[in-house]
Amino acid sequence: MTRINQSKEGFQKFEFVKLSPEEQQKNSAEFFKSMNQRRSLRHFSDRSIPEGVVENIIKTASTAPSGAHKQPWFFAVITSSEMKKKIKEAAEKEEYDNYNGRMSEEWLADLQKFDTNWEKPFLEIAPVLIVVFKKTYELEGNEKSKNYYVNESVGIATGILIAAIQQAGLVSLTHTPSPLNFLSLLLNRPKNEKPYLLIPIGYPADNALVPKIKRKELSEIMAQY
Ligand code: IYR
Repeated sequence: MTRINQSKEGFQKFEFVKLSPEEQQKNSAEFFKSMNQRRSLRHFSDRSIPEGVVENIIKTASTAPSGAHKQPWFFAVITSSEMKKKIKEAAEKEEYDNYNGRMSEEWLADLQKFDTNWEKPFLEIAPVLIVVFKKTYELEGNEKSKNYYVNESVGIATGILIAAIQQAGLVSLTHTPSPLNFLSLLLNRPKNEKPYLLIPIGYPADNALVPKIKRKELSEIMAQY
């Protein structure tokens, strides 16, 4: 056994929550079952989200590991109708150009089964939009300092955010109106933050549809060595 100096400055004992093998099997199977029910939704209801839930979801995302524990992320939470309308209009402007010339024929063909187009009504209907920003560097006053593995860190945090949204009984869409820089302007974010993803969250519309898709089999995504 490795001997670990127990009085190392700046360290504390790790409190591990131990599960039995049976609990590990049950928990992992249940978590998979719940996450496998997650779908990206484009049809939202305008029903509002109970108080405190969005804050819990964002705190959960911020438990993600990050390069040198810099936590290089920022979450803008939009609930105001006026701001949602501005975001919808700006996103649709970009998407109109994307669908009318900026996206390749191959890309448009790949998207056909999702029945998407430049119109994004869900950006006004969903009760909450979360814009995830990545902090390419830290900026305090005029003081710049470095962040590390920013894309990896923010990608992991966003994955945890999406899992927390599912766990809270809500649905989401990972939306990428491109380019995203209109969000920096509308939300007046500092220059060290770059918009990463736009995620409407809420409840599905009563008659919501989702495309019929299949997830890859384990044998296609995993190999044992
Ligand atoms: N950003 C566009 C196009 C789009 C691209 C991909 I890749 C998708 O998986 C879905 C849509 C849009 O949101 O419509």
